[in-house]
Amino acid sequence: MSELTRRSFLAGSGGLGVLTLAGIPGVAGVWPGTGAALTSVDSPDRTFIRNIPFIDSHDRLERVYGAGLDGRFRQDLSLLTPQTLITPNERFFIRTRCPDLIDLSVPWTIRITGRIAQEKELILDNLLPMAEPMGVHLLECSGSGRGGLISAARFTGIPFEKVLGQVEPSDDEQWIMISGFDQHSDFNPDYDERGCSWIFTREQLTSAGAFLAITMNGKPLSRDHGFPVRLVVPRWYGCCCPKWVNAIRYVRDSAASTNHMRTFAGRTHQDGIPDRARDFKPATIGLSAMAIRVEQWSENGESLHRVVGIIWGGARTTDKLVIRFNRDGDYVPVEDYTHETNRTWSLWSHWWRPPKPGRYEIRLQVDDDSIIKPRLDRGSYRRRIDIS
Ligand SMILES: Nc1nc2c(c(=O)[nH]1)N[C@H]1C(S)=C(S)[C@@H](COP(=O)(O)O)O[C@H]1N2
Ligand SMILES: [Mo]
Repeated sequence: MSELTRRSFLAGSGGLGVLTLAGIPGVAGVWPGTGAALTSVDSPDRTFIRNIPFIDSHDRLERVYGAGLDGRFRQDLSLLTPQTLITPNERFFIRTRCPDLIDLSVPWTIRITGRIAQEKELILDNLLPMAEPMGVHLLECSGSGRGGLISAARFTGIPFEKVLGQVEPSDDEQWIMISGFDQHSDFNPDYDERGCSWIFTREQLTSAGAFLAITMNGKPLSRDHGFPVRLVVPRWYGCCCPKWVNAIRYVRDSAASTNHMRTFAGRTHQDGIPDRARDFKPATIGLSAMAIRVEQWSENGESLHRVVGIIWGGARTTDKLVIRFNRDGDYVPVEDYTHETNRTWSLWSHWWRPPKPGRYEIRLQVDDDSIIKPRLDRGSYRRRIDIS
């Protein structure tokens, strides 16, 4: 970064660091809705023994591996506690590492195109003073499943509405394609996931509260997380959140869907692979829940277990979370949780006495048919465990 960039960067985010620390609930300890009871055990007779690993855990957790488009960091969710629901930057998941052909030595610009009166090049430095605190948001890769491509951080950013305020689109171009830089020298032309571009309506971006993120947990984005600027569309899957944002294009209602959208059509629960962007449904994260660890405890010499998990996504909160320990078992209400937000995850926990040793499949559901939850309905996040 040039000295000027650095200064305006600090000017844009400097005051915010203070704000994030000052008395916002959750900063000092427990984020609202995290199942605060996890920090205490209701019976003094219970002693923690160990965590029992799931048999379906990913084997490459908590380390960066692979390069470019195949670069990943998967968070080990079994380590989540009420105090770590905001993921430290170095443990925030990565899906696609920083392209090696990116040039960060010149001021970053975002090209605005379309048939608008004047095409424009926005210089990021000039936008930075518009950055403001955006709160805590969760990102999930639609291909994550049980694989730890899910994390939450506190962001500052520029509300996308303010960026759009810089240009006057023509009436027949109300759709907006947002793209990130994606040139990797090891690019394989057969690789269909190259070029992260998603097409939104202005209304979708505005109502979701989309923003161009500038800092994560009070620090500039890391290179792998999209430095110097990435899009965050709260409650939409990560594939709709280009990193290294360098282009905004106004397109017509008849615009073709992008390669990237087509690649992610299945994972974002579209009907088939729509040819037109307008036929894509909003790629929002449906209400989701998953067990992240099973703890073994003892009480007066007897063994009992506590299942701990997360609930995230969805458009409204629920108190109807239920859990089942085998295909032929019944769902029972999850004992201990408060679901207070859809913007980030909350922890839940549930005491469990397995009736006999053996393999169990732990599945969550929400007992409310009015809630959209495609992944819970199809059992995407069920976990298996052997109890000896
Ligand atoms: N330019 C660009 N942006 C991108 C991608 C990409 O390949 N290139 N991957 C997307 C996908 S699929 C996800 S899940 C998120 C992941 O963001 P993260 O790596 O910061 O966690 O970035 C999105 N933004
Ligand atoms: Mo993703």
